[in-house]
Amino acid sequence: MKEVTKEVYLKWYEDMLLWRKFEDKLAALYIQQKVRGFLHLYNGQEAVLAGALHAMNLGGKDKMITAYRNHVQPIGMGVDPRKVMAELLGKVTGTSKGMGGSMHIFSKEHGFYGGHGIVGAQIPVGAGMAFADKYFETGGVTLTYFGDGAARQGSLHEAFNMAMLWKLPVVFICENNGYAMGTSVERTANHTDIWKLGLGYEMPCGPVDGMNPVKVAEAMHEAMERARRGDGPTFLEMKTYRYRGHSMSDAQLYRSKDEVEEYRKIDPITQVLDIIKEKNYATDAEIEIIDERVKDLVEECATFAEESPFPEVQQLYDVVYEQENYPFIPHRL
Ligand SMILES: Cc1ncc(C[n+]2csc(CCOP(=O)(O)OP(=O)(O)O)c2C)c(N)n1
Ligand SMILES: [Mg+2]
Repeated sequence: MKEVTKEVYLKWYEDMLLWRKFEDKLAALYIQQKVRGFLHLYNGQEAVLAGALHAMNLGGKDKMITAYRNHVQPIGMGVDPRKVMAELLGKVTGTSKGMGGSMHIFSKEHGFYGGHGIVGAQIPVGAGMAFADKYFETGGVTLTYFGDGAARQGSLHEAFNMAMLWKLPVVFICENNGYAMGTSVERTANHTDIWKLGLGYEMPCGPVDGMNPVKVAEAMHEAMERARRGDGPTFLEMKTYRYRGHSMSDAQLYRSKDEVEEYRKIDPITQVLDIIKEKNYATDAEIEIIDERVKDLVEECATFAEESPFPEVQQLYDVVYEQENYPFIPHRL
């Protein structure tokens, strides 16, 4: 695995702080009704992304697909955060010209394939992307993310079976944040070790501390190497936590404030900052500069998004398929 150097720690700190503050800003904009519809935030789960990005071949052939909690992953993969924020505000400068919205951030150019609102739908799609990589011998690996609730969908079993049968270059990652909407993992199944679902398919699998980016990077590196060797998929269960509700419209009556506070003690950003301080990787003044840079960038994103225009109504008709040679006509956008 690439060494976890001082620079990596500083990057992790800045990246994770940006993702956290970016979403805090979204929450504020949601309350002002500038972000409409649903808004599912990733606060707390950032280490799962930071560690994975360290192991990935960014700008190469590696791809990522996830569910609706999908605003910060594309930023990590190189998408302009201003365009992501504009998409959330429904503006024409957004990643999908304002027509995708919160649950459907997408950038093929950056290897980010969404953004899916149907629970578990992206699991077989991720396996299909890996099938394409194997078929066309691209050397790419697909990271397929889903939640603990999605892990109980039948589509997981069909995808696991085929991925093992064909030894597809895919890593299945369950982000176990403890809840599917208001339903805890304990109330969902008679065992809580979701990673064990891989055993039925003899798929290499295991649990990972999803609050620690180093642990995530190590597990992801091993899994991605296995996929690149042609030895097929891996299933990792990232034990993590979300601080905010399922979406913005969640009264959170199913858990206590104390529980949330317990997890804040192992917050991924704090953990990384503690190491930075312990190892003297940065002075307090240098950390303050990073904090300011993050704050400024988030404000810049919000200004860009707010000042951008909404799409013209006519744009709606540009993405409606015509029947004659459907589905083989190119998009007009
Ligand atoms: C097929 C389907 N069933 C139900 C829903 C409603 N729904 C949206 S999110 C969700 C919970 C999913 O929880 P989990 O997979 O743990 O992901 P998390 O939200 O925790 O990231 C449900 C039931 C849906 N979108 N799609
Ligand atoms: Mg969940």
